[in-house]
Order: sequence, then structure tokens, then C-alpha cells
Amino acid sequence: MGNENRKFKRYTVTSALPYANGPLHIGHLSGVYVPADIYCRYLRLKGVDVIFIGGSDEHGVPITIKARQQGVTPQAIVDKYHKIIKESFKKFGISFDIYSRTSTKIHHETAAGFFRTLYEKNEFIEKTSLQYYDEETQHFLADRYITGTCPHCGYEKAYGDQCENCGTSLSPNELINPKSVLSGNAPVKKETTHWYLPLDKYTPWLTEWILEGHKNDWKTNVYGQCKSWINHGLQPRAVTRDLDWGVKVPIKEVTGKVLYVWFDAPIGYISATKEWAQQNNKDWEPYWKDKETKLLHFIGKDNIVFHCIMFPSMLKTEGTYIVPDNVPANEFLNLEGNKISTSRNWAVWLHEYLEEFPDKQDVLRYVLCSNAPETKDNDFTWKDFQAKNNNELLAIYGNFVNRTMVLTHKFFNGVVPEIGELTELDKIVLNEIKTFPEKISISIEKYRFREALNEMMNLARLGNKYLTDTEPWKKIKTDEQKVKTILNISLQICANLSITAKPFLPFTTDKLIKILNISTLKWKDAGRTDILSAGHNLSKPSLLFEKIEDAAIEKQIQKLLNTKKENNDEKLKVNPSKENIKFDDFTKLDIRIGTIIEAEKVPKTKKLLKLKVDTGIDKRTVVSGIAEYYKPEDIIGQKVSVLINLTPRKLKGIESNGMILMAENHEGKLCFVSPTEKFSNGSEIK
Ligand code: B3M
Ligand code: ZN
Repeated sequence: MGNENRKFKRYTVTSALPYANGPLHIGHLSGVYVPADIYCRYLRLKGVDVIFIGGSDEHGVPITIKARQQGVTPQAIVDKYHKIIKESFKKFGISFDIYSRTSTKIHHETAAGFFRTLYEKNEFIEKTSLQYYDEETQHFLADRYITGTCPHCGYEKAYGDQCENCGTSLSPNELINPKSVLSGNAPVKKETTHWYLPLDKYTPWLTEWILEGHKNDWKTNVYGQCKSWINHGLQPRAVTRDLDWGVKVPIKEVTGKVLYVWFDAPIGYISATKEWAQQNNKDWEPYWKDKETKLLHFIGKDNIVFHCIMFPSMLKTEGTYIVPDNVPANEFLNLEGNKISTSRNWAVWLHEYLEEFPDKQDVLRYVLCSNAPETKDNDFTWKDFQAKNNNELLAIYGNFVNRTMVLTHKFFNGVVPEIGELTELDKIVLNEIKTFPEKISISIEKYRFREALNEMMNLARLGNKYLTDTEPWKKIKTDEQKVKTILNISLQICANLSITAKPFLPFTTDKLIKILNISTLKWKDAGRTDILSAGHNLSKPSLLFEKIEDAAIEKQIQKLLNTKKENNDEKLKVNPSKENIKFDDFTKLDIRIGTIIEAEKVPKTKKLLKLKVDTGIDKRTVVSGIAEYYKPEDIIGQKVSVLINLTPRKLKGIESNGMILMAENHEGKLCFVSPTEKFSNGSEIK
């Protein structure tokens, strides 16, 4: 039941609401906002009724943590970044119909109202359970307030909601050695009551709707993730938290609890629509409730489960809403071979880009679209950025338009010449022009924006080649009539480009429209070869693109090299000493010399080895996160220090009895702590 060919009355297009806890970088643009913007601009050119929604996500733990780190209020954080983010979007031409924020009154009311409806329909499970609590700071530790070792990959800095190393979603209870982010202490458990959305209950519907209904029209990466979630068995998800920043839980006797950020944030799309409707004297409801509306969510891959499983389940359960027709999620964009990272400052920040390359928004839009991580993670490099500008935008698109304009001004005073008798080549080119709009449409409507962009450029390539083949600058001496035809046809291609390139390169096409001295055309005009009539006056030509010199690129590369160096210097710093402990505390540790007698990899993990260690007392199993540094076959017979009285714990289903002591250097590399002489197993370390 793919909906690709269905006609819809209107479109509601949402793009993920970025957390207002930092500025935007190229990864944001490439994964979500450039594709969504292309799509909406295209629909508008077609005259379709579309609303394009954006806004800042201003709740959630990342924001309160940042506020705490900086010693300011969460409100101060979101006010600051909402402004910066909104400004960046505007400068890059992301053409939202509304860019809202989730701290608005209308959002708090809408989200609370949504919760209340489900609550009153008895859709939630109310459950009291033991949850981690930081006694020192008196906080329950949900989501990012708690870190520990990932039970799946052994990564030691996994969060309570997700392991950023292996991407698995987690709950705080799954973390090994949990620690409070607030005090650094090991948490205790304390009773608390929360409301859960019973996702398990919706499994039959989700199976039918996604797994059967969208097998063919959803992207493979999106479909695959949904399938894996559903097949692994969905669990009830808590939709409330013990926090004070967020939308208050709208139940009378409840205090100190807010809605889970992933419950309120997607409702932000609805609140923003309401706000837009109020401002524009429209009715918001058809955009969310009419079956003739196509609802689309543009997001990054880390948001798939929330937009494909959780939010649709909420909408469906509420009962009056439509569910998304598609969720065209992208993979991630890397930068110069490394994962973009805010904490390591490994990013190209949009506000910084604009300082270096003012007026080159379209160049970045172009590069990010042509390189978009549509089916797999992709890489942004400055060299590629330069090459795409110089060899494609400038050499093909810019060069073609410029040659056409300059020649028309030179030979015909900037007046569109008449088309005369046609050669075979002219006929072929005229026919070919007609084929582009449909090719581009098909790709855009399938969310294949790279392909669509390439087709658009093929139109410029066609024009460029036509000029090169026909050489009007030579023919002018012998056959002026022919030159008139050639330039007329070339100008029609320029006019076509002002339509077909508009979704991708809005700033450039605005310039082009001015140069051609025409008003904005509609998508239905694309393909026409009589857009510009003979006798029409063109404006003065001006360059659409400029060459980007090596020096500008070197500067950017150097900036990244400096970041790399700073990160390494940072790592070289030795960690400060921990708090003093009593000697008695130390003597509680029973550390012995042992020998590794067996070693094997734990399947499906990157870091774990299952070891058998002779401790002198017994031969026991210890699971250790050293697989990245040691091969199993190389460490048989290795003398090690083992903490033997650590409470046994299960790692990947294997009971681990103790811990091998390792030294860790500034690069995070591990090595054994072994005796310098042959010491027998069971020797005590004191
Ligand atoms: N703020 C997560 C993110 O920025 C989240 C998206 C919300 S969309 C409703 O990755
Ligand atoms: Zn992990």
C-alpha cells in the first residue's frame, strides 16, 4: 500500500526540532533541513498546499545539563541557542512556514492536553518502580543524568538512554557501574511513579501499518530499523520524568514531574502548526487530521524509533490524528573522515561558515545535497567542497549562464533574439529540455535528492555542451541567423534552470531571475521552450558563482588540524587525583596475581574478551573490555593483576567473577598491570 502515487490535498512536512543547547553544524543541514527544504520548495513551485514546520526542542536533559555546567538557567540556554539556530536556518534559506519552540504557552497546553486525553482514555500504565537516585543532589537519574558501561559493547561512557558507541537504546537499569552525572557518585534506588505508553500493545497495528504497509515505499534504512525494533519485542515506555524542566505532568495531585522530552517534542510539530494557523488565519486541524493530508517527518537516523514507532503510536491512540505517510530519515555525515562531534568541536559550524564564506550559502547547500548521506554515512571534505564549487557550479552552471548572457548582450544588445530554422541538433536539444522536469520530480518525490540535483545539473550540462558544440562566437561572422536560434535556445535553458534549480539553489535562482528580468515561474512552466519571448530585454549579466581559491580551503583544513591538535593536547593532560580514601577502604580490595589461561572473543561485541584466569585460589571466568588492544591468542600465559572480590556481574549473559586491572593512557589505550618478576598466582597486591 505504498502511497507514492496517491494524490493528496495538502502536505504537512516536519523537520526534527534541534535541541536548543548548541549551534547548528553541516550535519544538521545535510541530514534533515536541506532535503526537507528542497522538498517543500518543490511542492510550493507546484502550487501544492504545504506547511513546512520547524522549531527548537527546548526541553530534555541535554539542556538542563548544559545549564548546570554553565551555572545559568535552562531558560537562558534555550533563549540563546534558539536565536542562533533560527538565524542560521534563515541565512541558509531553510524556508519554514514557521520556526517555533517548545517553551511556548501554546506548546505546553497542547502537549499537556495530549497527555490528558490519553490519560483519561486510560491508555497509560501507571507503575511504581525503583529508579536510580542521587542522594547527594536529590535527583532521580533518568536519561543523560546517568552514565555507565554499556552492556552490549562495553563502552564506559554510555548514557542512561543510549550508548553512543554502539547506538543501542538503553534504560538506566541496564548500565553496568552506573554513576550520577551530577555528583559522580554511585546512585541508590528509590521508589517513584511514572506513566508508560504500552508500545507492546500496539505491535499488531505497527506490524500491519509499517512492516506490511510500507515495505516498498519507506527507505531501507528506516524500514530495517523499524523491523528490528518490532521484531525484538516492544516494551512499555515511560512518558514522564522526575524533573522540573519541561511540560508539567497535568495530573492534579502530581508535582515535580514533567513529560518525557520525546513525548512532548513531536507534539511540538502540532503546536507549531496551531501557532502558524493563528498567525495566518487558517485552520490547523486539516493539516493533522484530514486523511487527504500527506504527513512527512524529515529526521536523522538516531530519531527513527521516536518518529516511526512512538509518535505514531501516540497519534493513533489519541484517535483523531493521521499518521505519517513517510519518514525519510538520513544516515550521518562525517567530517574529513571522522564522526562530527560537538564535544570535540569536530564540526563545520554554520555561523562560522558564513563568516568565512558570506553569500555562499548555495555552495554549501549544493555540496551537502550532492553528498547527502541518503543510504549510508558519507563524508564532507573541504577539497571536495572546493572541487564541487569550481568544477561543477562554476564551470558548468555558472559558465553556461554567463556565456549565454554575455553573448546575447554582445551580439543582440541584451534582447532575446528570435528562433529561426532548426538544425537536427537544435531539435534534439529542444526535445531534451522537455524531459527534465519529470525526471527531477520523480527523484524528489522518492526523496532521492542527490539524484534530483544531478538531473538538474544535467540540464546545465546540456546547455554548456550545446554552446560548446555550436560555437556561436565563431558563427556570428558568417551566420547571424543561426546564432539567434542558438542563443534563443540557450536562454530558454537558462529560464528552465531558474525553475528546476530553485529548490536546490534558491539564492542563485533569485539572481538568475533578476538577470533574465523575469518574475518567478511555476513548476508547470519547466520544460517549456518558449518561456522567454523574442524581443524581451535581459538585465545586465553578473556572475552566479566565484572560484574558491586554494588558500581559502587551506585555511579551513588548518582550522580542523588545530582542533585535532587541541583535542590531543587535551587528552595528554593527566587526570587530577581523586578524593582521599581511608586505608581501610583500600584493604577491602582483594587484588591477586593471576595468569590468563584461556581467552576468546565475546560474539557480537567489539570490546569484550571472555578470559579464564588462574588466580591461585581457583580458575575463574572474567569478562574484560580489552578486545581492541589484545588478540585472544596473544595473551594466553599473560600474568595479570585481578580484583577477585568484586561482586559477580553478568556481561552479555556471561558471569564475570572479578576484574583485570588495566592502566589507561591519555589516548585511552589499555595495558596490563603485571609483576616485573615471576611471581606465583595468588600473590597478594597490597
Ligand atoms: N531534539 C533530537 C535531536 O536533535 C531531538 C529531535 C526532536 S524531533 C521531535 O537529535
Ligand atoms: Zn554500546
